[in-house]
Amino acid sequence: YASEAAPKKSGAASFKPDYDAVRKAVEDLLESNEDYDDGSYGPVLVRLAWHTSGTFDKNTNTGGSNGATMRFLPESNWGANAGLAVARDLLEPVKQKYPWISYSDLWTLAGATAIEAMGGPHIPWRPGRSDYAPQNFVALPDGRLPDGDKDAKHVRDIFYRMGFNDQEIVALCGAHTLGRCHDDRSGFVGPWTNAPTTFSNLYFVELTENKWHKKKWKGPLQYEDKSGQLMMLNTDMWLLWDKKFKPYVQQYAKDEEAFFKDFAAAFSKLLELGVPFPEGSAAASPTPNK
Ligand code: ZEM
Repeated sequence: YASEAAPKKSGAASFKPDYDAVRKAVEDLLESNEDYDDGSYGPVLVRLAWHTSGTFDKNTNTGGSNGATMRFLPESNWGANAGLAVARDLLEPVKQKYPWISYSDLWTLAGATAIEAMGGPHIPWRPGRSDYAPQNFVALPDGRLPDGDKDAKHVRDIFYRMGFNDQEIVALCGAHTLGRCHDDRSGFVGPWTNAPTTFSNLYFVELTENKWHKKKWKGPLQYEDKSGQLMMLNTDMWLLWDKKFKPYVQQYAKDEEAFFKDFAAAFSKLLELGVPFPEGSAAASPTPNK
């Protein structure tokens, strides 16, 4: 009877949060609506994880995914966050089913799960974020997330503030291999690649091998290829034009394995910015600072 003799604990003492069940619930949502965009909610979930984390300021130790402050005004209404209600609403039934997970853990875990489910690398992720009560935080100033029509200096200002180096910036921007721009969200239009629901290094291949010219239209400055089907933001082009960014673009275009490794480390770091993990809890992803 030895195997049956394991004591059954009751109540909170035996409660063990099942993060794999949450991952599974997110996976089940990804292709639940074939009419949505290119048939996957994966890209918009990745964007939610990025925008909830990318507000971090290392100098004031404010912002970041902890708190899930994008639930509230004014952050929910920032221009940069247009369209992300789609992702937040999509995850709401998962939050209802697994109420023990914080929104901030859920949004970051959903992004990590989506990357992996779309064929990307494993993203080291650990729980530990808590949600701020609406009356219990100081609203962040708008302007912490990057603008697509700006230059390399702007990109560095934004990402250095979070604590990233040039190599990490280029790796992170490789997420634009996923998804598309929507004219009713950002004002830009189109996907960066012809495989926007598969995580790959195609963004870097397109950036280096395709020919890009300014799109002639009344909308905001963006670039398009000859087919007019694919696009690049001005900030994407600057990764190619900037002497220090360019070598990483070229490396990742040639070496998908290197991109996957560097992306996983940088994305994991992004999701952890400003999160007060308990002392002694292992770093999910030590990234050497170059
Ligand atoms: Zn994005 N991004 N991004 N990005 N992004 C868009 C879409 C997506 C910038 C940006 O302005 C825009 C990173 C970096 C930067 C994703 C992930 C990551 C869109 C289109 C814009 C305008 C939004 C729309 O209209 O729906 C700029 C300027 C960036 C840095 C310079 C980083 C870092 C990311 C993750 C690691 C993803 C997945 C999308 C596609 C979303 C979707 O709904 O398809």
